[in-house]
This record gives sequence, C-alpha cells and structure tokens, in this order.
Amino acid sequence: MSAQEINFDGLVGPSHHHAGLATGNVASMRNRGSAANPRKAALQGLEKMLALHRRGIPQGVLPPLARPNLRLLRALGFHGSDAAVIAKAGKLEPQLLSAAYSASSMWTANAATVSPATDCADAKVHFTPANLSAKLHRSVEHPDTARLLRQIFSDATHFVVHDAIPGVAALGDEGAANHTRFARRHGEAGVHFFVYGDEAFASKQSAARRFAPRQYAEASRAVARLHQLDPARTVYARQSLAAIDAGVFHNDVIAVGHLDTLLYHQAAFDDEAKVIRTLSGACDAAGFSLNCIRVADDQLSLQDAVATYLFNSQLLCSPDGRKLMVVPAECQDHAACRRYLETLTASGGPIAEVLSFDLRESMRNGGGPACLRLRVVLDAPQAAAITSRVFLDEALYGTLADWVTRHYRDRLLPEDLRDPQLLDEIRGALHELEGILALPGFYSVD
Ligand code: SUG
Repeated sequence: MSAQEINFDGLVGPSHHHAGLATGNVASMRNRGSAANPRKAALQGLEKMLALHRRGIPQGVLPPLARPNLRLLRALGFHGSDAAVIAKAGKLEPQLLSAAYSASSMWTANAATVSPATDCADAKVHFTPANLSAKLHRSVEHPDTARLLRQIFSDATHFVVHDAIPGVAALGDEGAANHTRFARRHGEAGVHFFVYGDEAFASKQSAARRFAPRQYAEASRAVARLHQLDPARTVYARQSLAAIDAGVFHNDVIAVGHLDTLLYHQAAFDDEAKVIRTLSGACDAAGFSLNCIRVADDQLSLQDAVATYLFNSQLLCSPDGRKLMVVPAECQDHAACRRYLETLTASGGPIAEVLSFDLRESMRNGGGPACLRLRVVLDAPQAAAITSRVFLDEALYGTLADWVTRHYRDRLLPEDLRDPQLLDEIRGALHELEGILALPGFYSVD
C-alpha cells in the first residue's frame, strides 16, 4: 500500500523563552537568561512548514501544550490562586517557574517514537510518548502529549497510543530524536535504528562524563517491544562518549536518516564500523541497500557539527523524487559547513537542493529543523481517519500566522514569567487555537 511521510512540526508556544534548563545542550546553556521573541519563533517555524507544503511535501502541525503547567507547581507545594502560585514560584524558585512555563513541547522529535503500521505485528501505527525523564521541564510533557496524540490519532482501527514508559532516569526515553526508520519506500517494511547513550543495567562506561546521557538502551528496547517490531529488523547502537560530551544530547544532533540514506558524523557512534555493518546488513536483508554518507572530522569537526547543527537537518523527497535537505541558516554562515553542503549538491552528489531556514529562536535553545518535526508515515485510510485540522495548507498557515501575530509577545525574559497577565494572555490564545485546529476541549483539562 502506498504511504506518505508527514512531518508534524510543533507550533512554538507563546511562552518560548531562554532559561538554560537543558544541561548538556550547549545552546540552551549558553543563552540562559537572554531575551526571546516568541512571536518570531512561532513565525519562523510556520515559514518552514509553509515552504515545505508549497513544495508538495505533506506537512502537519502539532499545537503547543498548555503552559504554565500549574500541576507541576502545585505538586511542588505552591498553593493558592493561580496568580499566587505564579508569584510565589517566581520569587522563591524562578527556575521551577521557567520549567512550568517551558515551551519545550515545540520540539516534537521528542514527543514520541512512531512506527508505521507496515512494521508493527498488529498492522497499526504505534506511538509511544517519550518520558523525557532526564530534564524536569520536559518530564512533565508526556501525559499531555499522550492526550494530544489520542485526540488526533483517535481511530483505534488504525492507531495505538501507548503511555510513556516509566519515567525514571534508568529508563530515559527521548523519542524519535534517537530513532530512525529506513526503508526503500514509505509503504514498505522498514528497518528501525535506535540509538542510546547508555545501558542502565549493564554499563561498561567507566570514563568520567562531562554530560549525562539521556536515552537508555532499556527504554529503546521497551519501545520496540511495545510497537511489536520484528527483532530481525531492529538495530541498536550506542552514541560515542565524545559526542555526548561535545553536546550531542540526542542522536539527531549528529546523524539523520531518511528512506535508504544515512548521513552521519564519524564520531556519532561507539564502534562505528560495527554499527554501519550491522545496520547495512539489516537493510540488505530487508531488500534494499543503505546509502551511508559519512562526514569525517577533517570535513567538519564534531564541535562545528554541534555549532552548526548540520545533522539536525531534514532529508526529504519532493513529489518528483528529488532529494532535498533542510538546514538551519547557521550552516550557510559557517565556511566549512557551507563547503561541505556544496559537495553534497555538486553534480552527481546525493542531494538535489539545500533549503536553508532562519530558525534562530529555536536554535538558541538547541532545536533545529529536525527537532521541530515528528515524522508519521500514514497510508490514505489512516490519514483520512484524522478529523482534527492538523494538515497544513495555505489557509491554515494564514490563520495560524494571524493568530500568532495577535497573541504572542515579541520579547520575553525569564523574569517576565512572573507577570500574572501573561497567564491570561496565553489562556485566551490557546482557547482560540483549540477551535482553529478542531481539537475541542484540549486545553480545558487542568
Ligand atoms: O530537550 N531544549 C531542548 C531541545 C530539544 C531538541 N530536540 C532534538 N534534538 N530533537 C532539550 O534540550 C531548552 C529549554 C531552555 O533552556 O529554556 C530545551 O529544553
């Protein structure tokens, strides 16, 4: 059956700000406390979505989760009216207020892991929301993410939305950012590639670490079991310690795959040769050969890969079969990276065209083009079963851009989160959004 990959991008929420909440994510740490522009952030994201839609690439949108997360603040002992909770948290624990207000659900590559129906034994599309247990502000996303996915992918004949696996550090799961599916065509059986930072119950890593890993092998294996994937078509690999310590907090900061292509940096994996051999073997057994594009350190250093986010690009196919690569503007501003991109698009090169986008607001929190999207492969009946208005077209783009322009601030500092008016502004905006996207009641639950 023919199927299409739909990129569901996260719509940046109105409380987007730079709070430095994500240790190990060098951009987040560097930009802590600087002024953010939520309006610009959301419009930058929408521009990317529109540009891909205009190229005939199916584009979906996932709304932001409700913020502030007052459940979190109340669970941490702040009480009284909503305004009182905000005021007290802002005074006593400003980082907790930032966590409760974080717009981090915009990075939908971390929302869930998704497996197309062709690969799951029960022939349904499976979703497992990521527990994101490594970071407080992200660990509170999954209950609402599960509710959102269940509302959009509600038809039980086609979809299964699991609960996140238990949220403890040893089962840390960061979703699709550490998972890639390879296949000859979207509607054909694929090979699943899970990359983890450590193995909780069999750690052999004795070297001192600069940054803690976020994804555990036990979590990856649990997701593969929940999704009823064929073990012969599932490959696991470990990130290199050097990569994590250089700021590769998710594998999608150092590797990207699409259909039969894997683009990766030589420092991405522990035991690179074995990983590539095993993955290529699994693809051969599935009936297609994997095209590996290896970037050596002398072409782009690990540090420059993290700084430019070259690997956080999207590899896409336009309807005429041309291979496109969506990169953040930072790649074109960097001489070595720009030179490397020229080699990819030179005649006979693997990429037909590079599209560059200004996503600087998201990038300043460590989120590039690939972080902002969750890939969902759907066939026509599955896509038709979705009744919410989440497929982007010109009209929806226009409505959302107008909604953002009317409701979002153009400057937000962490200390502005104390402003009780912000809470009302955001509530009003999200109430309207629920109507725009035909997601009745999504923001009514507290
Ligand atoms: O989890 N940044 C996110 C960025 C996620 C990027 N996603 C992928 N690589 N797929 C994170 O580190 C920063 C928030 C702050 O600092 O305010 C943050 O959460």
